[in-house]
Amino acid sequence: MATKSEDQTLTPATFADQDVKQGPGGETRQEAKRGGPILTTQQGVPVSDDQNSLKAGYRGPTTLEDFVLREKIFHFDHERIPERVVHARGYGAHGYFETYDSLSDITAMDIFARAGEQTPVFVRFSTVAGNKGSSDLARDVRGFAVKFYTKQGNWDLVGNNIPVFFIQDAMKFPDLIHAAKAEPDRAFPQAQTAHDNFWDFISLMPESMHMVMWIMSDRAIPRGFRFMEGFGVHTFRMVNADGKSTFVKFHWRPKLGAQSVMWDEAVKINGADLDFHRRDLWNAIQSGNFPEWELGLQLFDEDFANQFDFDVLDATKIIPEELVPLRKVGRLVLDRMPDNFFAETEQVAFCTQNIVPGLDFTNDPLLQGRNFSYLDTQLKRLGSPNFTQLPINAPKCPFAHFQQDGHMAFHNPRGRANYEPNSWTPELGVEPSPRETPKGYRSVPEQLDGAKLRIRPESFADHYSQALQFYVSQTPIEQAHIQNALIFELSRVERPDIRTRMVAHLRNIDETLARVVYEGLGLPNYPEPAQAAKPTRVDLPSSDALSIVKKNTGSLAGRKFGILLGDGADAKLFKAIEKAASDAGAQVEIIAAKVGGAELSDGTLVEAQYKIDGGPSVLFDFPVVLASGPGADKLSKLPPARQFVADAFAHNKFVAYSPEVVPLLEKAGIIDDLDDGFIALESKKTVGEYIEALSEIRHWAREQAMLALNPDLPSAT
Ligand code: HDE
Repeated sequence: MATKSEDQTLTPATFADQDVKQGPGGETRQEAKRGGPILTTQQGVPVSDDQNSLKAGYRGPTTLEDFVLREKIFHFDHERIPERVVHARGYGAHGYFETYDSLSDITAMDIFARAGEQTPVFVRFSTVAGNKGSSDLARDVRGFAVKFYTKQGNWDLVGNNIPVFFIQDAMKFPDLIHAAKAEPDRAFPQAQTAHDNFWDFISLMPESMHMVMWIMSDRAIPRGFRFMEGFGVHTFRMVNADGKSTFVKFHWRPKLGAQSVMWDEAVKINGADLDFHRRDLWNAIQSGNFPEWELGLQLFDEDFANQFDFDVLDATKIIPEELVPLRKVGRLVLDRMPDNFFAETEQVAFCTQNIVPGLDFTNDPLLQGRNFSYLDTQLKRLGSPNFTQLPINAPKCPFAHFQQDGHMAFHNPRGRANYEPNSWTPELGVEPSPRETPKGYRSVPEQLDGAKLRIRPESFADHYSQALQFYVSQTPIEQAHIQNALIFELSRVERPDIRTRMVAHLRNIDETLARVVYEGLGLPNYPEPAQAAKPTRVDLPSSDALSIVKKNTGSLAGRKFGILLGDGADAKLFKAIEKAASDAGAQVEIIAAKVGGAELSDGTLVEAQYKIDGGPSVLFDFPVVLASGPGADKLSKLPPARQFVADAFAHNKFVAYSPEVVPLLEKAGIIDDLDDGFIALESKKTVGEYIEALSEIRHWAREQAMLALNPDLPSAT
């Protein structure tokens, strides 16, 4: 008979819906059954007990012999790889690119050869400064990196959601990133540029001023990846079959239109759901609402480049669309989430050097530096030159070469010949080995001649003119947001001299902007303008393409309604809103006092996705509050319900409510300020008008009115 210490009898137990077994220590045991896989070690040895390590005696020490435990812990210890030194936080998806028309007059790129052709892609969106676990709504540039698996090899278009960059020469990249990331002694702030080191560096780098305007704008706090534009930033070259080369800049345009959130909203979203952007993309794709972008090209020749007032090799400059309009050449559709985040999104290795026949680099000194960095960084991150063999990185077209061995080599050539030239042939029993082709990749034979110089060309010296052009292209509200962002960020800087230095630069961009920031910071002295290498041009015309608000599409597609539901809400009204939202391509989510849901007037129980304190209005584009009189009374006693409407008011949202909800608006302290953006829905008949009003997306007039009321806020003029 077994002694007590050897007794391993399992006893049945039930946890609600789960029938399990319990070991003698009360631990849960689940056995393989009904054809499910048997748990094994990495070597394939079946495991009998995944709960307990092998011990010497009933309560004794664990034995070193326990290979099952050791293997499990060993592997766990090595689960992490170094995160990306920049763009560590990211999220990816699979999809395809569809070519509209053949571009063979412009480029020999195979992907643009045939109209209607679909090429598989993997896209990774990211923030730059924060670490892997940082929040999605950091004020930051977003990465927009696309890997096209073309029939002529992988093409990586590693872009951002902002068309310019901070610096002009790769030499400064480590300094920029050191300055932006957490300060080295204190290891904070995380994922924020609002600190001394960043602004100290920037205030000594006039070339950053154009980019500063963009990152202080709402572009740096996008509503979601689906609502972001993308840009290749650098000028590239396309080359056709005759060897004729054309300069090109790449643009991605979201079909849903560009949209951003407000700064206060961003801060609160980070608290409520730091995965807000991830969740948005996941939900959209999983529910079949596949996000789309169009690829637009700005194509121009050497003559244009020579006449253009700025250097096309300078990554701190744009080419306004009014000068070179976009030619739409295809669409990108994201329709599948990765099966495994690590295998795909974490291990995907983008390299700017991955280009294909028909495309070439230019001498942009930032791009040239990137071409070294990306390959180098993959070796650090992925640990082997064989990272190209990982399924997410491998080409989907045939490939053959003599590169061999190294850590984790899976793609190993067969046969005797591993060099060329060679004279092995099938007659000698050796498979034919790969040979070069005259159709292979060729660089543009650009004429190069000149002294070897470590120098910044004078054609890069105008640092303020396009910053001003960006600023004047914004609506007054967008300008106010830039002013506010600068005041906020510089308020977080401890050294007044750094704040003052920034104002000195702003004076070279726009005097009103500089004055508002100076006053907003309460600086003792208004500084002289920073000495400019070239004076600011004030003749550059405003460009509507640079403003998000001016480009609003008016469509509600992809947006989210959040209905805060109190008990007894009018069932017909509720259903009418649900239908109208879904007809407009929007999604509806329910918030209630209990996640179990709330009861409508007709007795239907509507399940909620959020309990009220976990579903603040910042998570929704269009907050709605519906309840009966008693239901509204209950809601108005809940502080998070009051916050729901107060925040929606502060974030310029359109809010629909049933008239019974007025006491909640009173308790929230906003009843006296209600404007056209607060829409009382008397009956389901009024829903149509309400939906029409939403095409503005936000009720900007409210902010305008607030700015006019409060002289201490930055002016919007
Ligand atoms: Fe990057 N950048 N970068 N960058 N970058 C990286 O490569 C670098 C720049 C961009 O989702 C790193 O694989 C240098 C501009 C994106 O995996 C690294 C310079 C633009 C991503 C690197 C720049 C970008 C990266 C880190 C200045 C917009 C994420 C991890 C010369 C056009 C790709 C990695 C992904 C990632 C270097 C400037 C976009 C270290 C040296 C300009 C979207 O190689």
